[in-house]
Amino acid sequence: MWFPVMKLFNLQFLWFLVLLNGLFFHCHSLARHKFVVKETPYTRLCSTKKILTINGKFPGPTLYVHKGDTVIVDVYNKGKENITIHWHGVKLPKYPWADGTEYITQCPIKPGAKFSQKIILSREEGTLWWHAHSDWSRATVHGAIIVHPKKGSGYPFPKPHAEVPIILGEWWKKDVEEVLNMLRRTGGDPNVSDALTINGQPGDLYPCSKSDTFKLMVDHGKTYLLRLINAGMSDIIFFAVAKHQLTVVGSDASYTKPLKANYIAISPGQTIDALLQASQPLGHYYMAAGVYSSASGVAYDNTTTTAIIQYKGNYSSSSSPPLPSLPYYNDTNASVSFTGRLRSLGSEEHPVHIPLNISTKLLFTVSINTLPCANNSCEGPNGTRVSASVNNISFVSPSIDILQAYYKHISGVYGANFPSYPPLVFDYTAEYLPLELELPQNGTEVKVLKYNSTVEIVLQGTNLVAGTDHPMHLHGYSFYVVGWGFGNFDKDKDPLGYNLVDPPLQNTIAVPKKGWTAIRFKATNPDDLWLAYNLIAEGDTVLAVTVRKVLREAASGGRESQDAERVKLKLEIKVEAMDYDKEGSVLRIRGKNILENEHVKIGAFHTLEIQLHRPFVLRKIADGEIDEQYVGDEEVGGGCERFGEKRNPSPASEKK
Ligand SMILES: [Cu+2]
Repeated sequence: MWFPVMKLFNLQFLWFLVLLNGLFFHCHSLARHKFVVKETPYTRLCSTKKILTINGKFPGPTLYVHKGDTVIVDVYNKGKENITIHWHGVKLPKYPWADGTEYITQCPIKPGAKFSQKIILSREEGTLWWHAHSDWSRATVHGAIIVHPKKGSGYPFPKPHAEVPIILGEWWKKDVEEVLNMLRRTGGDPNVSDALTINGQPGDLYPCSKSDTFKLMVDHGKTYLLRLINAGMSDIIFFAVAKHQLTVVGSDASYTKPLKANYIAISPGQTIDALLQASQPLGHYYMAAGVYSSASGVAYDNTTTTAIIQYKGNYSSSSSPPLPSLPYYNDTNASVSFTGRLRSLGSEEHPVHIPLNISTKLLFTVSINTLPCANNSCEGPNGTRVSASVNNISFVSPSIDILQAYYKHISGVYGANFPSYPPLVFDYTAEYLPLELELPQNGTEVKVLKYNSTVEIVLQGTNLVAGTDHPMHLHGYSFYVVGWGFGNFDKDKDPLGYNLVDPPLQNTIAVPKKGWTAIRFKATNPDDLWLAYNLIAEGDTVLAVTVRKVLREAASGGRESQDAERVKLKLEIKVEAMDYDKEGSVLRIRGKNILENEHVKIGAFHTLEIQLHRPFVLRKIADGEIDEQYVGDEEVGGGCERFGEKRNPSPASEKK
């Protein structure tokens, strides 16, 4: 028995850009949240164990934001292990530093350390989620992100009476890290979960659960927006509500054309917004969820989690509420036919922008693989260790994060040779494939894309080891799912069937078993520090906003005293010279202020510093000495403390 160990979250890229203009620093007042990672005892299925939580909550706290907001989350790691927190589906335009993907954009936050993460919402609107991105900690460390429309604008559907996060998860009686450790030791099949959960509760069909089953109280005649999140570890989940049809209106924080559905299929990592009309006779009704498991011979959690829709009012509720009927556990058709019916809304306010002329075409095979074990001692097929790969490369986590290596020019951390096409062409979806094809290469390779390139990736599932669905997720982008099909992708025929009118815009997609999925996006999400590094030239003008202490005189009791007042002021520095410090991690810009203002003279000479390898701190230095601190945005940082390196104490604070 074996299992697609790493089928989830395989896509990791490093973006490359060419140019952009303008360098702006804004000052905002930002909403700030505190996330304390800590162990908390929880009882499920008649036994108690300590789980990792945020602020003691499972599922964790919901972040409520509006489209376009920026918020800061201060993450304190009071747990025993390294951790990162990832904002799944948040694009973080030009700001990958807070993405929270371990060893991709940051080193993990060590126990006892803190990392302030700035979360920049841009075009997302709907439901997203956050989760831990280290080992299996996301099993319990996760929560919803609800992105409301901008203040003053509304939904593209009648405003629901209430909105309810429905988080689908999994519960193990064992410690989840123990499950992972065992998996690593044996190289085989992880213990399947003991229960599925809805909002942290297994529900009535499990022992010791009934009194805590999640209940949604509804008023007859009203409409409710269910914000579904699949926070499970690896499986697509079927979800339905007894006697109630759902109307899907969004997925992955993008609106869809209303889609009536008797059940929903939701990939791990995906979100679906669905309207539920409370239009049935007063009573209790079950909502229920169970996994879709497509790989034959692979163990799966075959239990069913439930929650209750309970109508308010006076009535006598009969014995047991009705259960909805869910598709059969291996009903591939039920899974793909639901997903295949999703369409972008494509309204005036929510238009579609599908790249039509593709500059970069990529074909990635997605496979389950096997690695040899000494004496065939592992528990994968024939004593091997189960692995996974994209274009036959099994990702090896580097020792420091790729983003830092990129900015600090540290070689040997990753290679830029991720293949654009499968290294070996074979009949990917054939029923029987030679064993030697199962062996992947291990590597840490990135595919570098040009800024503004229009990219199509065909994700081709293979039938190696076990044909199964492959959930794939992209960071920093949503993509249009322009096509999918069974069998091998045909580059001449299949594109003729693409939907280039209203394909859904998603950040997560499950490549169907023995099939392919084509996605498109425009590579427009570079990093502003790279911009600073490459863009500014002598003669340019840099706009900076600073807070400056200004002395003012005040009369008090006849005596003169001096008071400091903090004023915000804008400078425009005409760049005369630039250099980098010897590590290449700080860019110094020198020049004269050219903007008339009350506190700084025109022509006053300034030095600005930009930290190139971490969330940026911009400082002004006068005559070689730090005078006061410039803050680009809110100062954020921390988190990455490899090589025994501590955060550089800011020279400005040293002086205080
Ligand atoms: Cu993500």
